Amino acid sequence: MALAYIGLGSNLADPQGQISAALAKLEQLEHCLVTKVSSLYFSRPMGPQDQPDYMNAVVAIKTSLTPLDLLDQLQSIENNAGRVRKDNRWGARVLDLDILLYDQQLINTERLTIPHYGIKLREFVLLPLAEIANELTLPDGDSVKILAEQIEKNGLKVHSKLR
Ligand code: A4P
Ligand code: MG
Repeated sequence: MALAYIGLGSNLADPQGQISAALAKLEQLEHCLVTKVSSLYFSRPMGPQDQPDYMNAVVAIKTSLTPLDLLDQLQSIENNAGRVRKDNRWGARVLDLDILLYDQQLINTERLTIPHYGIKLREFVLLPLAEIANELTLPDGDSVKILAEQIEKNGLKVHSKLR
């Protein structure tokens, strides 16, 4: 079994409800076991500012799915939530599920970049990740705890518990 970390984000159509529903879907996925769940965080939009604030969270899963099979499952959860893919980069979305890490693997293919390219640059990823995996180091040796301490918080707040 691999240990993967998934980032969840939403800023449309009841973000808190979207994240809770997505978590329930992740918990029902075959060949996956959700082992840790961060708090739900309130975050300011990265990218275009004329969009609603976000809710974000990170979960850890143990899985026997390959990275690509996991991506397929996550995309089907996104699509079922009514996600419409637009070409406006960093625009508003009903649900975004990103694979942040998959063990210590480095993957660079057309469909997958792991670690996720934004992992070190996003307070709404690093803080929830550090909450559930304080001792984790990234494949390049950087400590998640230290990255999370150093990043600009940009108004990020714990909103509520998810589990
Ligand atoms: N893909 C490649 N690597 C991965 C990976 N590690 N995990 C590919 C998931 N997908 C990966 O994804 C486009 C393609 O990326 C997929 O088909 C997959 O093959 P997408 O979800 O359709 O596009 P996207 O998420 O809109 O990508 P984009 O524009 O890079 O957005 P980001 O980087 O995800 O940012 N502000 C706050 N506060 N909180 C947020 O969560 N999110 C975004 C979106 C903007 N601002 C935000 C937040
Ligand atoms: Mg995405």
